[in-house]
Amino acid sequence: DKRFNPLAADGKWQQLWEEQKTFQADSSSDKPKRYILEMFPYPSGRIHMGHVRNYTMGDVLARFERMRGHEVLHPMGWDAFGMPAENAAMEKGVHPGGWTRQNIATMRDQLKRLGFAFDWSRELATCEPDYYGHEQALFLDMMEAGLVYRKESAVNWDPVDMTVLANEQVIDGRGWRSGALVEKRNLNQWFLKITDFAEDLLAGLDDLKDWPEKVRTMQENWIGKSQGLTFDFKADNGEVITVFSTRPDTIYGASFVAVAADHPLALKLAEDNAALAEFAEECRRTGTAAAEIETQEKRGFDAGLKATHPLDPSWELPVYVANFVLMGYGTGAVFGVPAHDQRDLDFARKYDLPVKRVVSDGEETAPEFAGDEAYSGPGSIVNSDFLNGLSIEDAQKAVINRAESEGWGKGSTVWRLRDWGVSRQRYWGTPIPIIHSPDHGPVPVPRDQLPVTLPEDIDFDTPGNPLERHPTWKHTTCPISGKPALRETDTLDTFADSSWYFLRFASQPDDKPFDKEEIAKWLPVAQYIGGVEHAILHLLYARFWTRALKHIGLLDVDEPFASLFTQGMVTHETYQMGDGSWLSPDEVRKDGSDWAHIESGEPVEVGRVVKMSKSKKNVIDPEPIVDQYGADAVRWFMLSDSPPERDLPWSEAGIEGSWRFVQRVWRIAHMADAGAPGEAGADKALLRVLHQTISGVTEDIGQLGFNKAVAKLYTLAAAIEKAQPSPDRNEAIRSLVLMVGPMTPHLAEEAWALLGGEGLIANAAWPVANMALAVDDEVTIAVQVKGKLRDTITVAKGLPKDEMEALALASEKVQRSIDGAEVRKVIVVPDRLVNIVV
Ligand code: ANZ
Repeated sequence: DKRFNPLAADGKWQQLWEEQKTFQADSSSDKPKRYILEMFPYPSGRIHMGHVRNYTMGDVLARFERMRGHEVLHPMGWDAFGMPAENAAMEKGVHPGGWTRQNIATMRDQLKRLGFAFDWSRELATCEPDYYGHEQALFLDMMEAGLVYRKESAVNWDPVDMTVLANEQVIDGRGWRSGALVEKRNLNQWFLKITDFAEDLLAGLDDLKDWPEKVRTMQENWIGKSQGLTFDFKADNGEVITVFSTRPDTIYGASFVAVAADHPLALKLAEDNAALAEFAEECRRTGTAAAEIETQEKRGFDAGLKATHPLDPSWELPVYVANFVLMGYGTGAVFGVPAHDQRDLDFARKYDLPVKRVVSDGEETAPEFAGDEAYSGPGSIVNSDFLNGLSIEDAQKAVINRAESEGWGKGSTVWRLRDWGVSRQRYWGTPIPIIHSPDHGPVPVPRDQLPVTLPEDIDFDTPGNPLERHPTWKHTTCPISGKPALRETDTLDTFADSSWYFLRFASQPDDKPFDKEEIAKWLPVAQYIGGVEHAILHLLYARFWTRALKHIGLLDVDEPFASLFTQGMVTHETYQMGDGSWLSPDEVRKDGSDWAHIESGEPVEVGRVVKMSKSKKNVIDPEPIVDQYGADAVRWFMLSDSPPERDLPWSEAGIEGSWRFVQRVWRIAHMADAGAPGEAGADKALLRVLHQTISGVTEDIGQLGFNKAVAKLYTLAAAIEKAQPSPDRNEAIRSLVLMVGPMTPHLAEEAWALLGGEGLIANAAWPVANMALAVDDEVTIAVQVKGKLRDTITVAKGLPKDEMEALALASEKVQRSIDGAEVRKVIVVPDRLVNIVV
């Protein structure tokens, strides 16, 4: 049959791969090992195009590496705990577990239908006790190693939903779901000591050369190492205000001291100053996210104190409580240098404070500083006593030295990174394995009592944590005294689940989280692929867990992901009605050059091409597309139209083009002819294209340049179609089929069988380029007349100038263009062009 029928082929090969356990990774194999991993999905309901693109890329790489002789580990599982399951429980009255497992079943099926070469024998779901029980053990290991602690800390509390909210869930001071005014509450929370590894997490970034630069920069900024001076101001009420500055060189430009609203000094003063208390309360209500601080109007409250400048006892600075100073960073207090810091300048202009230039770019040196734009650029120090003339750097050293020798300050390092608060007052997460004993405080659950499993019989009828109000679950006994005690009802942040899943994929013993020796065989992950939205938290937490587990002695891996690739998004245009409501692509049709709503006939505004999202309804469900075109056309489309790091606009024309290519390869496979005439090696031109393609595609796939590989395969297909039947053409066909193997595996298996290939193409060897046959010994040169292109001719490489000229003049098109005029000059660029001037 000359038409490839994916409906018949896809399932057949998928079943065969499964029966033959083709993609099961064998850790005892002596082949070199490669661990290819894509970020595992949250089981939200159905596979979306973003998943399809991500997993197609990983799959091509995994299949390619197999064919190149590697033992490949390419696993899949489910990041299965989290809020959406609880939301579904509250909205639809379904059990979070049932909802999640149902989604997993649907999505597993959808992934299988795309023919991904996953080792399904290693599938895991983080919501099952045989996963999270081991996570509890790791939590206790970390606790024994001193990496876990419990501390009272201020959290965002939603009084209606009765839950803690992350900073991102607080919008304009209100809970994102309930809309209730969020309160600050002090709650006991569990923390993991990620800050113990701050220096190492930062230093490790230098070795991650195969990570995108932007991701490394984001991690670096998140860790946020700042070096400077911590020093004391003495206030006239006897208090000492300790400030941290990265710019001690500007100390003579100081014009005020400011403390955070929650600074102990502010709290103390507020006790008998109602107006200050009111101001501080306002500061607390408005957001505390860095971005909000940046955009907020800078406001302060004069604390009525004076602070003495450490370098001049006669110099007094006013002290403010200010909304742009954060309690959680540095010392929670700063000195303001308006001329050289924008926030300070905004503040100084508002409260009419002095603005003194102390850094000069060489042009202006006077102390008077005009304008509303602070100068934070390079320069040397001016108007600053003993620092005058020094560079910024030297002045910083000089001030730090002086502070240390006089005893009022110390060079210091401050980190932006905070310890990781992992407590969540939620049901659908890993129970924190702690028992609160009346006599012994919080004690670990004994190992032989792990896993601490979630109760099944819970209700979501009222807000709050179902574990907390479950009638029996939390009641237990103290492992030490045997007296009645209460279980911890907080569960772990789901980022904990995804911080070690890649280890469990590599090794899954029953009695422990993983086996050190097995891990050593696979880790680090050779290629990790996922969305850039995980550039900071997930990747940082996974790097932290790896370090923590190594520190404990459970692992011997430094970095979990040797190479990282962040893929672009799948996008689609958006459609909007006059009233602003969104329409999905199947609710609209093209009406001439305009668009209309199918149901009402009303005109539709076509909007920007943006990431597919439910909120804008510009979503194309992959499943019906797979039904219609088969897995291979969908996979091919995902690889072909855009570079993998860029956005991929979904298009009907694109998927149809992919479908046509699948059919074209199938037709080409039928062109193979065992009885083809001629000697092998005779069709030099075809062999040149073939070996150039093999070499190029091999390199491209290795660098995830899938779209480039696709373009080269199109060229090879065209060359085969033009070639005469020959043994060389048969070889080219066979190689083409091998090379589309990782991309369109069902088609490739079918074509491989047709060609009489041995075994499965999934197990076949990748073709090897013969570079001697790949070199170009001909070049195409441009022939111009008076600078206008008139013809192109193919000549032997390195042809002498006079021969190039003769060939150019012999061209019929050129002669027609010259039309008898006198040739005045001929310019020849070897291997490139001939320009004839008449
Ligand atoms: C004086 C100064 C002069 C500063 C100048 C900057 C520029 P990074 O680099 O982010 O670490 N700062 C310190 N603690 C703060 C807090 N809790 N809340 C708000 N701002 C704080 O920033 C360090 C700088 O941010 C410090 O250096 C301090 O202002 C401010 F021309 O001190 B600087």
